[in-house]
Amino acid sequence: MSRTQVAIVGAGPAGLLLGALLGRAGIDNVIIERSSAQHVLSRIRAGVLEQGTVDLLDQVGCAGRLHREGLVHHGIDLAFDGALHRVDLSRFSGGRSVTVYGQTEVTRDLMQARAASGQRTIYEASGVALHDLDAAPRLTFTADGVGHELRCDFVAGCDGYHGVSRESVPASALHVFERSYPFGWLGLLADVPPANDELIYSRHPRGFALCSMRSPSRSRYYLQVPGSDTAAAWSDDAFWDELRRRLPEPAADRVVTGPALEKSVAQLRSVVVEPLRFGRLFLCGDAGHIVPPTGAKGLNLAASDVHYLAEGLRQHYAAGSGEGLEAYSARALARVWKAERFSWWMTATLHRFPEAGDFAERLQIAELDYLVHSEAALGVLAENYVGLPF
Ligand code: RFL
Ligand code: PHB
Repeated sequence: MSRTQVAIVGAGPAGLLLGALLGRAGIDNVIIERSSAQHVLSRIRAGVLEQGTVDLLDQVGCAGRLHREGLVHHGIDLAFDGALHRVDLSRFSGGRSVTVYGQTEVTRDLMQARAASGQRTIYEASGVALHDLDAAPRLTFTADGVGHELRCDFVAGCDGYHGVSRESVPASALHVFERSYPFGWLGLLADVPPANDELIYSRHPRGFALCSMRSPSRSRYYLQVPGSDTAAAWSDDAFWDELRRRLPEPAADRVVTGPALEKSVAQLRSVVVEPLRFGRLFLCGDAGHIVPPTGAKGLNLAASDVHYLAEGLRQHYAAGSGEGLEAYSARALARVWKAERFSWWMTATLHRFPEAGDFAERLQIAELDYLVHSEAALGVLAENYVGLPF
């Protein structure tokens, strides 16, 4: 049996960043992760970091490579009705920008810093179970074929949407708010130069497309596909053909094709659970809420959650005050719901909803046309895309 102050379930970006923030504050913590480190690093996900997320990575001394290799973007392009429209994010957000730097790289940097700091992480822990969350929490699990018990003051549930933390809370103690969308995103990663200097979010009668990147020589593209489609059903050639069809001509002509390094389908959904606390368990990141990726908000919400939680835990241990922990759920949810609204709006405005009919299609185009000609509307988009303050 061992003991720590804070047990963190999950070594994704939420768990690793929380561990780093607590480590800086001298708060002992152990991370328990179900998969291997290699598996965690093999998942290709987010690409866009808000300034607030970059600031947190700076605070924990993990942003050196990000500043060298990350791409600072001051704008995005919206494509509809056959044309590209640049949105000057910096101009409409008081000079702010976003940084394009893959989640895989953020995770790698945090993992390396954690290993160097000597803080404990247990990978490949199976059968993780949470006990006595309202009094003296305990985690039990198996690692290296041996059963373990870890006692702690608090548990941070950072184990994503399919984790055990949320499942450990009695259903009657949580309200789950949910919306699903009848489609997914098929993503493709390839070592080819990006079609555009900035991201392109394209609304097209055949469905949404997104041009993103990881570096000047590595591109990440997405296509809206029916929820039932699998990555295996799409050949690389079929993907590239469809992508070109969904982009305005000048951008389509700049698409450079190459073999896929990775291809996968992600379902789109919006979920929030309330509250984000049950006794001494706190839910952070995807364990407590999911946004569709259209607004690029998921990883950034994980960062703001763990920032609020780390503040609450610092107050608890340094000043004996429970105020920050009491306020955690409400503070985090206030920011989460605004990002849910924005992500829902980006999704609703840019995707094809076949069942909604031609009236809804015309409304989408009117909304986008209004948006790119209205400084007020561009201000709303820019302020939300670069990230609300935390
Ligand atoms: P994660 O990354 O899912 O990590 C959870 C970790 O917990 C482990 N785990 C367990 N460990 C122990 N015991 C158990 N029982 C466990 N069950 C699970 C898992 O193995 C895993 O290592 O959650 P976290 O840390 O909250 O981070 C959230 C982000 O990963 C997620 O919000 C983003 O990837 C969302 N997202 C994007 N976010 C952005 O901010 N910007 C983007 O541009 C962006 N693009 C995206 C995205 C998500 C996507 N997909 C695949 C849904 C693009 C896509 C396509
Ligand atoms: C990505 O690069 O993976 C990415 C970028 C922007 C999004 C979603 C995903 O909105």
